[in-house]
This record gives sequence, C-alpha cells and structure tokens, in this order.
Amino acid sequence: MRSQGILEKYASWIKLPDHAIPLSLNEGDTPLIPVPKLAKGLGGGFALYVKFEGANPTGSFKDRGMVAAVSEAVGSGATTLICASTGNTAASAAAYAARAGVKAVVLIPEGKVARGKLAAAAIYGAKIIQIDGSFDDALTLVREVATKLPVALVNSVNPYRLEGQKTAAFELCDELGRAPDLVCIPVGNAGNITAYHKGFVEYDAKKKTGVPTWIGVQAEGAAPLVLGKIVAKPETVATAIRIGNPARGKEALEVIAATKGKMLAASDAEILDAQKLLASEGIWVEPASAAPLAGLMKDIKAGCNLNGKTVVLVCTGNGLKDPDIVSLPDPVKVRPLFEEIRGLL
Ligand code: AN7
Repeated sequence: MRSQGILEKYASWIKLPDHAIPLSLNEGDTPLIPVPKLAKGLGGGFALYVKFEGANPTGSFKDRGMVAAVSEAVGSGATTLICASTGNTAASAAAYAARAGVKAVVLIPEGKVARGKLAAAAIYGAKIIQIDGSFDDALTLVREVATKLPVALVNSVNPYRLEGQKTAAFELCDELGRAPDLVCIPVGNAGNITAYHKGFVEYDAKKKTGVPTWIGVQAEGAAPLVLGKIVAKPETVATAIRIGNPARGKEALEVIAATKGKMLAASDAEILDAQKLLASEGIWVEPASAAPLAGLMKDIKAGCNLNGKTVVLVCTGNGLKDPDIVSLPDPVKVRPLFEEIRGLL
C-alpha cells in the first residue's frame, strides 16, 4: 500500500477546520517492536512492545502533532510559526514549516539541548533563539508573543497538536487488535499522554478497543507531577523532559486518575541503565525515551502484577538525536593485517 501521512490515513478521526491544508512527510506508521528478551529479563509472563516513535521523519513523536498544527496554522494564513522547545518540537516545527513554505522561530532554554535536535532545526532553516532561562520561561514567553504578534503558536497547548498525536493510540489498537493493558510514557509538558488517552477513548467509543492504564514517567530532577509542585530549576540528563511546570500537567494527572495509573519519577542513573537495556535489544532511544522502561522496572520492583498483560513502552525519540550522551570507548588500533585482527577475536 502507498505510504500515507497521518492526516490522510486518519482523516475521519482528526478534527481540523476546513481551512487546513494537505501536509505530510509520511509521519506515523512507526514500528511496534516486540521485545521478548527484555520481558523475560524483567520476570516474564507478559508481552512487551516498544512503540518506536524515533522512526518518524524528524526522529520523534512530535511530527504527528506538528503536521496537524502546521496544516491548520498555514491554512489559516500564518506565515510564521513559533514554539518553545527542549529540542524535538523545534526540529519538527522547523521541518514542517519548511515543507509548508513558512518561517519557523524556535526558542530554546539555555544549554543542554541535544546536538542532533539543534542541527535539525538549523538545517531545516528555523531561526533559533536561546533564552536565558528554562523551557518553562520560554513557553511563557512564546505564549505572550503569540497573543501580541501575527505568529502561530505550535506548542502542544495548540489543540491541533493533540489531534495529530492521538493517532499513535489508533496505530496501537489497529496493530494489536485492541488497546494494550498498560502503556508507559515519558512525561514532560504532558501533551503526549493527554493526546494518547484522547485517542484511546475516541477509538473505544466507536470500536470497543478498550482504554489502557498508564504509567507516566518523569525524571527525578524534573518531576513536578510526582512532587505535586512546580520545579523552578529542573535538571536531568533526559533533556527533552527537563520541564518544571507542564502546560498539560492537570490533564495528565486526570488521565492517571481515570485509568488507575501512576506517575513515577526515575533517576538519571535508572534512565541511562534503561537506555542501555533497550540498546541491548537493538533499539537506540534518547534518554527521555528510556524513562518509560525505567518506570516500568521500578513498578515491577514494587510488586506490580503484569501476568498475561500486554505492555507498551512509548519510546518517543531516536537515540541518534543525542549522541553526546553515549561515552565512546577508545578505539582499538591495529595495523591493517589479518594476524593483528585474529589476535583480537
Ligand atoms: C523525546 O521538544 O517538550 O509530555 O519541546 O522530546 O508531550 O511534553 C519534548 C518533549 C518525551 C515529553 N520524549 O512529551 C520539546 C518537548 C521526548 C520529548 C517528551 C518530549 P510531552
């Protein structure tokens, strides 16, 4: 079958105004990878999958929401898009702006944005502005700018972002035949968990596919929804979710409550261990995207019962975006001779 983007594939499910324009980089349709070895290592008795959102065109799940938001914004006449970003939103906004022939302006927090994300925003032609503050400061600022200047805000406070992002839930139901029992997801600004839940609820209403329980995972140094208070100076190696005041935090907690789920915090060490564990199955994700596995492992340690269940880890971003986090071994150097190689194997 011809490859389609999500706006075409799920046209009857995505609510966009009539002025929305056709737009696609063939986002979505990402692999759902079974990881039985990993499940066995965690005690077994359940089916475990990775939804590898790093396979999207700009390497993260953001493309699903961005294609919808940009389609609407450009159709409404916008010629400049703006967003605050820890990196992936910036890369995605920049790509879809380029695709639609409009300008993108991205505000990033000082330091700590992964190199691959900045490189993406740059090559797609975005104007990159670093602010002397956190992601949360940047988001507050772009919200103000969007009310005062003729620019379209494409952060996940834009409702069309959720319309696009919810399609990942549709794909899970289409592929598994029903919703998973448990879904583990990283939580930063809390747009994605909100969108997925919306998707599952809408599919269930028409197709009786069920609604999963959630484990939302934040990084310990940036865990406002676990602590129950804003974190003024969020810090974590998982820079994508270095967010202290999530815009959709209240909605995320409602999703957790409605599905009898949990919001957990994982330490940087646990996140990096989980990243290595996923890599040992051949799946390289960025640190934020390893947080779901770190959270699941915590919950298993705490005695949760997964017997017979289908569990999905939402791995939101590609490891290639953040290569600097991986420490490289010193290469073994030899002369180009067979004997030297034989001696090493
Ligand atoms: C890989 O790019 O907020 O809870 O500005 O890049 O919907 O915010 C990124 C977030 C998880 C958290 N995994 O999703 C941004 C930004 C990855 C991410 C999240 C992000 P939300």
